[in-house]
Amino acid sequence: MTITERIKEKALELGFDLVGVTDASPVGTEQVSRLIGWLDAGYAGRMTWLHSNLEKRTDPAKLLPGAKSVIVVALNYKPAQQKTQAKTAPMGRVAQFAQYDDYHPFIKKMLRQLADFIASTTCPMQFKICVDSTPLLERALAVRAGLGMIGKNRMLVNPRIGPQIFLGEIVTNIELDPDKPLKDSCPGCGKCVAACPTGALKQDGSFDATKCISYLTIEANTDVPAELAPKIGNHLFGCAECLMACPYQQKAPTCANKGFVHHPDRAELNLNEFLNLTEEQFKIKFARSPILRPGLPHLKKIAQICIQNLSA
Ligand code: B12
Ligand code: SF4
Ligand code: SF4
Repeated sequence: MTITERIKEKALELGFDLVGVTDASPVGTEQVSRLIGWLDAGYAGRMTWLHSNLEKRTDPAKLLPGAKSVIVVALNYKPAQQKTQAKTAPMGRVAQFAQYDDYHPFIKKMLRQLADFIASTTCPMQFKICVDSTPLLERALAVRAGLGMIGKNRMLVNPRIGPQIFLGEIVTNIELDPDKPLKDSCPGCGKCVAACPTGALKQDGSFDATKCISYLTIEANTDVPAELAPKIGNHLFGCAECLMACPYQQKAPTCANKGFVHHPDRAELNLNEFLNLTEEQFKIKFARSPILRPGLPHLKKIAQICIQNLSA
């Protein structure tokens, strides 16, 4: 067994669903112009941090000098089917990814175990662990490492386990055997575009994040524009309509990692109870949850919008 094969075997044993390897060369010029064109169009809105570190974002060797390879992993987070009960109180919806404990420390811990394994079986290595917040085009690298294809919903979609997957990477200075991108491509059925409540996704493949409910509820931290407020419906935190509509999502297996804690009671939250939470209660109730990210004052504004929409 080669070192690359042993690393892949270990990654799966640790509980990842997919693992692939790509070299640490910069992403292609097509990807760079996609990113710059998207930023120049203003689609990143208030996520101004996406404009910085462009060199690192597009070149793993700028992130870790001497980098030779990137190990890309994916964790399936599709929750098991939930029984929905009729509710009399107004309820706000929470996107599936946020019904779990925060994925960042969970995936980082597994990647650290993988890095320890590599160092103990090969030789000491230099490495950087990345999950979401590191300036790196994770989806472009995942395509290169053979983990999936980019869908019209902009997600990295794996033909077997769908789009509900988190990504993480180890950028390392050791040389590994790279994988090839999959031959599959998104068939372009457009169901994701039709399902997008705000028009953030367009048939031509463009994506305006400033209209995305995920941005408006989690990242924007500003008032929701009046014309978009009615379109949020009862999405209190995040959105996954464009993932749920995808045929690859519907046939995907559910999350098999027993250590990744799912809270089915967070799928829908009582909006009146939410509006009455104190800061202290909010922090205790959602300890270790991504729901803490935008802060209680912003989420209370979203909760008010959801209540208005439900009563309209
Ligand atoms: C900023 C950000 C957001 C923003 C903007 C989203 C966006 N589409 O850019 C907001 C807040 C809206 C957001 C929302 C969500 N996000 Co987010 N987000 C990010 C983050 C931090 C940066 C993304 C980025 O660089 N955007 C800039 C654009 C230009 O880059 P890009 O979309 O990745 O596209 C690149 C390539 O994919 C490629 N490409 C694009 N189109 C095409 C088409 C073809 C044919 C090809 C070949 C290539 C290609 O070109 C681009 C440049 O290389 C990444 C983590 C990371 N470091 O990458 C997570 C990440 C993309 N998010 C993630 C998740 C889970 C979500 C949500 C599902 C959460 C939720 N349920 O609310 C939604 C999904 C919304 C959606 N449909 O995209 C996951 C996605 C995993 C996956 N399977 O793809 C990531 C990778 C985090 C992680 N580590 O798991 N997110
Ligand atoms: S997450 Fe929701 S609002 Fe954002 S692009 Fe997908 S369907 Fe549209
Ligand atoms: S819904 Fe259709 S067009 Fe959208 S990502 Fe899935 S397969 Fe592609």
